[in-house]
Amino acid sequence: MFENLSERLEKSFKILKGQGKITEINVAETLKEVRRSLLDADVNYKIAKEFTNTVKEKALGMNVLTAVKPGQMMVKIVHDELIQLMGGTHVDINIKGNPAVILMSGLQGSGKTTFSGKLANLLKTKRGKHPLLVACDVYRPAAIEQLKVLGEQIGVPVYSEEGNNDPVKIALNAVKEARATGKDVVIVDTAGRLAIDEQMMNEIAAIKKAIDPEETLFVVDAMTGQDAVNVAKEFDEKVGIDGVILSKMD
Ligand SMILES: Nc1nc2c(ncn2[C@@H]2O[C@H](COP(=O)(O)OP(=O)(O)OP(=O)(O)O)[C@@H](O)[C@H]2O)c(=O)[nH]1
Ligand SMILES: [Mg+2]
Repeated sequence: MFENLSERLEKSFKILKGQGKITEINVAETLKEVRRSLLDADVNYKIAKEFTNTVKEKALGMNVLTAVKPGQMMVKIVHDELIQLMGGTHVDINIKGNPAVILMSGLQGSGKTTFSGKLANLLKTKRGKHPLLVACDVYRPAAIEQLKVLGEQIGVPVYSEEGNNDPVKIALNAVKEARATGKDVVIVDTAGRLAIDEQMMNEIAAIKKAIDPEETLFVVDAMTGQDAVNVAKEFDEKVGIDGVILSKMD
């Protein structure tokens, strides 16, 4: 997806780079091409429009037309704006609690369980942490098994209570277990639903209230496209999320 976008952006600048003298028309054409590339990459129309407007203003403000290397200057302006658009600042995951509790949320099949495993592995191997994975999906017996298999692969223990169908209690017990056994990060994997429904929202909200996590992460399939924003908003309103994970970027 992103390779495609960068290729398209690259092409947009050909218009400028090939010109001996840059005119306002060349700049406008380039920006039109940039906007088209963003739209084709499923960027929201309003965002794409605002983006090219900002770039245009900056370009004119910096007198791009009379610059020595206008093509390069435009590339830099677009590059800087893209960074700004993606979020200019870097915020690390909060794993400061003792134990730090991380709650996963998201629709069915979005990648919660897989990401729980990836995160546990990352924290274990790169941060020297001792994570505990928690199976709070009580609806699908195979879900517990899936997490156990993942845990085994990465050498991270998995807390589960077969037969207990109260995810709030399981989560609370897991945090107790983590404290008792010296685990410093608790990653709580929860059940997903096909679409947003009240029961799921209430359940995840109840788990959140009980364990008061450091981070509530919302996992969404990157291929969902723009609807992901609506679902994320809904989760944020009902549950309150601290971060969004885009899964399946490969
Ligand atoms: N290629 C690819 N596949 C992924 C990725 N993350 C998850 N998957 C696949 O997507 C499917 C669903 O992933 P899960 O992690 O089970 O999703 P989930 O949100 O836990 O699903 P439920 O528990 O049913 O709600 C599985 O077949 C995963 O192998 C990813 O980053 N890349
Ligand atoms: Mg799952």
